[in-house]
Amino acid sequence: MTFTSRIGKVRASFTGSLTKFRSRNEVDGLIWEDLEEALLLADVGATTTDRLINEVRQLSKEEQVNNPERVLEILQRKMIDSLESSNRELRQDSSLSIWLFVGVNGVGKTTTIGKLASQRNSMGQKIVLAAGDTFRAAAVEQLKQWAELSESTVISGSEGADPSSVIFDAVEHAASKGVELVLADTAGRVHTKSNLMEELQKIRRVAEKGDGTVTETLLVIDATTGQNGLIQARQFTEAAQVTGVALTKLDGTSRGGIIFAINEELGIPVKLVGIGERVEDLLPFEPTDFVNALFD
Ligand SMILES: Nc1nc2c(ncn2[C@@H]2O[C@H](COP(=O)(O)OP(=O)(O)O)[C@@H](O)[C@H]2O)c(=O)[nH]1
Ligand SMILES: [Mg+2]
Repeated sequence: MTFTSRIGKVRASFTGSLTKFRSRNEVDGLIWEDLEEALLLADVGATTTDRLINEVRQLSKEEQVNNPERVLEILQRKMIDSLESSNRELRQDSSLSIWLFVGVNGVGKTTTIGKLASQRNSMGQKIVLAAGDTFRAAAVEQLKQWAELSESTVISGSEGADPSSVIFDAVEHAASKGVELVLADTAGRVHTKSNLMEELQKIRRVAEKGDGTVTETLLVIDATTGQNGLIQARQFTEAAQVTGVALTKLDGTSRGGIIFAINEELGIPVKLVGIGERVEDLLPFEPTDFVNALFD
């Protein structure tokens, strides 16, 4: 299945919400309300919606557009523009890089690590996985299954062990084997903010005690949680130096507009999207493909 068909729900709801807009024959005051409603329904978020509408309205006026379909073309361009400026590369140092995966329970951290490890393994890269979610034995098991599939090594501790020390051990192991990338899982317990900050900062500090550097802290967000996910995300970005978002379960939601809200309201680029449970269902986020699919 192609990317476009995988995000069928997102597309269908976006297209559906534009029906009223498209039924209009001219560009008058009312169509801006229709457009605003459509963007809000898609979970683009109030701030981004306001900005987009203002810009599109301004341009439509300047270009004396009097055809709703032309307005949509301008919107499409503006939506691409607002995502395109960010750098989405997953950063790896010349020596040993550590990527931390953070986010609440159930969002898809372990699955995303597993998919990424498998993909990198097929490209010939060796990876060490750190089972930093030490609070549930099942989490370690889940990571071990992915490790088998991706021919990676998992370093784990006993249940309840300090996640920092597990990640530290994983980095040591990677260094001793000449492996250049450690993907570190973490627990997704619900924290108070100061708690979360302390824990994540400790993990980072201890992870970097050895030969490695944390080059990515990826916040995993479940797209189906909509604006709630955004509130969680804000807590994490305040607590950790988040460098990118992996947005999962885009195949299971109609609320794809969350990508714009994350990008603009959190100022963090979406770097990866999850569109299913298989290895190949994790993709680098491509703004043009995504926006064009919405308008397809
Ligand atoms: N449909 C779909 N399911 C996903 C995706 N990513 C993760 N999942 C599922 O979400 C559930 C929770 O994932 P998990 O990795 O255990 O979350 P964690 O608690 O953050 O580690 C699992 O059943 C995954 O298979 C995705 O992109 N699409
Ligand atoms: Mg997990």
